[in-house]
Amino acid sequence: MNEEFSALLRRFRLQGTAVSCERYGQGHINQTYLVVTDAGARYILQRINEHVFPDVDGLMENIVRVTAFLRERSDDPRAAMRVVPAEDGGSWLRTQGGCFRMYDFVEDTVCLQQPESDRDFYESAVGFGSFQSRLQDFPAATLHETIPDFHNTPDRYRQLREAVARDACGRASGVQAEIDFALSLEREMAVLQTMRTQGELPLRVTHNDTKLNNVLLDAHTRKAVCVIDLDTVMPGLSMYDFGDSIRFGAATAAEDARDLDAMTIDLGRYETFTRGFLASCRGLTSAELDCMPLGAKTMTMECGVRFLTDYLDGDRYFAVHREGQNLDRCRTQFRLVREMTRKWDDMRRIAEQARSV
Ligand code: ADP
Ligand code: GN1
Ligand code: MG
Repeated sequence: MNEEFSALLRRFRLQGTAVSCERYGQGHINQTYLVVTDAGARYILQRINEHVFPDVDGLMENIVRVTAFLRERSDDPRAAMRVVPAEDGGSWLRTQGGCFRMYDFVEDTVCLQQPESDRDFYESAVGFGSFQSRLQDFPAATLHETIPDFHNTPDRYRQLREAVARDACGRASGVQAEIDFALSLEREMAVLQTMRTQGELPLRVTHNDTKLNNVLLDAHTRKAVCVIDLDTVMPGLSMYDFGDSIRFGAATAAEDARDLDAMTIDLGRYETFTRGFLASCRGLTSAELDCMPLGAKTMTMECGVRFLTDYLDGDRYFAVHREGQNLDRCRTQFRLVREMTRKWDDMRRIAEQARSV
């Protein structure tokens, strides 16, 4: 561990003295490290991505308040993350190397990149569904909007158009087919946002980034333990959370797979998640329930549009580990949208059946 990290770690109130600090996890946004101390305690250190989250004070205030709220409503100490205070009692620190925060490592859990069984995926649905349910009484208006218009799909299209016009890296002509495909579905993909602005769908406190690797399952029982990655907890639509989970966890290929023919939606997984979400997230309106398939498709398309925009801009937002990775990610999402269209009647039928149970 270099001296810069040792000095940083000494400034958090840890149990014992840090003896190691290594890169950890597979997030696309923050830099995450696993910290171990000589007392055997483990922590998650994160360098907050200030390019994505410029208002670090507002971001951390949200997280401290949401985790405190959740902690009060559960007997399990692992049910909500704990922010480890810095030397001055604050929730984060600024150094020359950036902004850092620390969490207790949630022990005896697993973090999956894809479900290992239907049961795992069901439990992730229970994790995210009950997260949203538990936050129903949280005063939504007091949350900072950490990324304005985060799931405003028409605005994501606007950003795509701007990136095409800028063509900062000369990549646009090579991806005309992808641009055309995105634009061909623009109207359908605006429906959720229109319903939101017209008040047809209620605003709730949502997580907004419900990838499977943002929920931890108990290593032994495989029950959902703790929802993590709370940077985007903001007022939103229930179907953002439902849809983003389907996008990632009911897909048959990895987000950055190159073999597009391996990519489709696993309808068995889709059904499993739908059941888990409906069982744990009570009180959804019939308009929300009607939008389940559309939520899945819209979140998938929106994510593809964001990957394409970032590819055109030169990979400045999502971390990439190889050339073309954001384009590969865009292509898997677009293939998944096509597959959802092909299986649309089944997706609707399954959602209908699940809600009538
Ligand atoms: P990003 O915003 O970059 O996705 P995350 O907050 O999701 O960052 O963290 C990245 C990874 O670190 C997670 O997928 C998970 O594996 C791990 N992780 C994060 N917080 C914790 C925690 N409190 N306990 C255990 N593992 C964690
Ligand atoms: C990012 O932070 P992470 O890796 O869990 C992104 C999500 C995308 C996702 C795609 C703040 O999630 O919106 O859906 O990548 N988070 C942010 O994998 O932009
Ligand atoms: Mg994450």
